[in-house]
This record gives sequence, structure tokens and C-alpha cells, in this order.
Amino acid sequence: MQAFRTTLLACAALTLAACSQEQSQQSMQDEPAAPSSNTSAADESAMAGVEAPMAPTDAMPRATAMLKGTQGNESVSGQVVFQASADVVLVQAEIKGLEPGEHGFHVHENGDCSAPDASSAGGHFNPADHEHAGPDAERQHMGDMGNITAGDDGTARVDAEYRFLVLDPEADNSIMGKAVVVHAGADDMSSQPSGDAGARVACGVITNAPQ
Ligand SMILES: [Cu+2]
Repeated sequence: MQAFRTTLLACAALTLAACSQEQSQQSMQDEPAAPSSNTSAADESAMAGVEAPMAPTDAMPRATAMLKGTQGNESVSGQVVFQASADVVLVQAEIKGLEPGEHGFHVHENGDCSAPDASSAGGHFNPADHEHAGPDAERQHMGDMGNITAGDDGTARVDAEYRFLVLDPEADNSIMGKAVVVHAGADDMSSQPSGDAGARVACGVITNAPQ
């Protein structure tokens, strides 16, 4: 009985689901030992038919870019994580120190952020020689990730997926080793060649980061 009370107390700190599971395990343990070999054999054969849950991202390419503010924008910093899945590349980012509002967000063709204004990163990464557009257009530069939006606190959080990014480090058109650039202004997703997004406020090289 003492053990049961302890379980109830512990339950107060747990989720309801965990709690009811623990209680049912408790009550099973309280029952007299019943012949259970039949049921456990059945359980095992049922388990044998169930394949381990697929984990599609485990062996898929993954990369990160640490963004650093350009000259005059030293307050900007952030991290971008790229994770390939079966059909798309997931992009998650948190970028701080921005002016509130929209900012162009691209992959540029050179993995070189050394220039004070990040001009060393070159133009948009565009291996298929398409016109500049937005991520939802039929065609775009591979680097056309659109805009990110910073809130009043200057932080932009990104959780997006792109069907046209190639992350495979073996591929000729991989974004691995290229640069992520954040701009001062919004990408209008139509002006050529780069959406009229203004100066580059942050830059970071995309680096292979296998799991
Ligand atoms: Cu850009």
C-alpha cells in the first residue's frame, strides 16, 4: 500500500498519460503471479512483425551555417540548420539583431564571407541558370529562399521546407560549402538578378554537419 501511495504522489508531477500507465503497471504487479508465458509469447511474435520506426533523417545530409553580421551590422548573428529529408530540405534558423520586418534570405554562390560587406559571397547560387523569383514560383535560383521576418525584438525564426535545395555533398549542384546571406531589405521576388533586397547584413558558410 505504501508503494501505491508513492506512485500516486509521483503521479502528481507527471503527465496524465505517464501516470495512468504507471498505475496500471502497479496494479498488474499487485496481482498474484498468473501464468503469463502465453501472452508474452504472443507479444513477441506480434513485435517481430513490426518494423522499427523509420528514421528518414538519420542518414540524410545535414548542414549548418553560423551567421555573422557584416561591417556596421555587428549586432546581427544567428544559426541556420539544413536537414535533408526524402523530398525536401528543412531549414530552421534563428537570427537576432535584425531590424523588424522582412529580409531577403538566400544561398549565395561562394562560401566566402570574408569581405566586410560580404560581397565575396558573390551572387545568388543559380546552378540551373534560372531567373530570380520566390521559393513558391515554378522556377527560381536554387538560392531563392525568399524572406525571413524579424519581430519587434529583432529576431527572425525560420521553420521552412524547400523542394528545390540540394544538400547532398556529392552532388555537383549542392549548396554545401556555399553561403547563406541575410539582406537589409525585403526580397521583392521579381527584380533581377536578386530581388532588390539591399545590403548584406549577415553571412555564413554552409558546412557539412552529419549527425
Ligand atoms: Cu542574397
